[in-house]
Amino acid sequence: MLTFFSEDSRLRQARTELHDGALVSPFECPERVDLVLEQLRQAGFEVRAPDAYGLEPVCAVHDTSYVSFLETCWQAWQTAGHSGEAIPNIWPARTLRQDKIPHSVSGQLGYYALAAETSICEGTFEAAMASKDAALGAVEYTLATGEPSFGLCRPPGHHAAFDQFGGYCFFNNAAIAAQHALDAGRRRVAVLDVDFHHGNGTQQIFYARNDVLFASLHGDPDVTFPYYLGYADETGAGEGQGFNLNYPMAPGTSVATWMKTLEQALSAIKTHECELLIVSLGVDIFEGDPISAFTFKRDDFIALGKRLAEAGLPTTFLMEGGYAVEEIGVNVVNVLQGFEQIN
Ligand code: OKP
Ligand code: ZN
Repeated sequence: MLTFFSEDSRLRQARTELHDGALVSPFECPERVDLVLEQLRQAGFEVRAPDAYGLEPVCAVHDTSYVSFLETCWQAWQTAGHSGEAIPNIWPARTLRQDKIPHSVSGQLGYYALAAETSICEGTFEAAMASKDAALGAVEYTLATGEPSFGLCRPPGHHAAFDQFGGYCFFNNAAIAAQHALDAGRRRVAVLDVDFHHGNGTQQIFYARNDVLFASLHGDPDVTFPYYLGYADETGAGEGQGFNLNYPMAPGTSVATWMKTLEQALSAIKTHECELLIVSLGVDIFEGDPISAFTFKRDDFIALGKRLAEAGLPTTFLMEGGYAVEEIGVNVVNVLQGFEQIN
């Protein structure tokens, strides 16, 4: 299977993540891609650099003011004289005004952020651009050939909403790729999100639409990030009613239960006649993941890949989470190899 990856993904080298009340070295680090690349090469997968697609496909799903904010934030933060990385610490919370976008970068950070763990630093915008280019290269290849592909996206994307970053995500790579497929003539696209965390950004972007079916299996938001979205009663709005499917599961859920739940999501993808499958591939469902609580073992990822292949759709995998740094390469390659055993 062909992989798309841009070296510029490494340009984000954040030093700080707000975790457990302390600034720690971020879980979402550039070493993650080294481990995946190493396993891809060992397995004989070809890795290709994507074209640069510019901002047009980004602005097809994101707010242009939000995109400009991300482009200029680091410079503005430095010009304002701050010494650390840019981290939001004030929000337009329920009791404050929602209709003002402050001029100050400190005010804007809260407006455009949905969480505080993710700092903005030098190279963040450039890495986000590289990440969505990998997604676009991969989906374009699948659209052109019908063959499966893998976008090694870093930073990840599924928490990024129309005009908000957070959860290590800036541009929603899966949403950008899905919209690109629609713009290329596909009538309906499925985004299946298997990351441990709910893909709140992808849900929000397509919530009122029926041309993208979003299905997500994830840790119950009642007890895990992102807490404020991802419940089973969020089924879509207006024309999009019935096109958003959430399958929250308790921490510690067995792989057997998870795989059974996957059957429900795949059956919906089948009945809704999707022409392309985009998999938001988070391997943080691994039992050893440091910030997640599902129980996948190495070999379970092979079974997952096989089952996804049986859906019989043109498929693009896009990297989301996965932080057990030793294992993420093996787990990703196991999904891709499991998929290829069928195709
Ligand atoms: C991104 B992706 C650990 C707490 C979790 C953010 C989780 C983001 C996950 N510091 N905070 O979905 O893998
Ligand atoms: Zn995750």
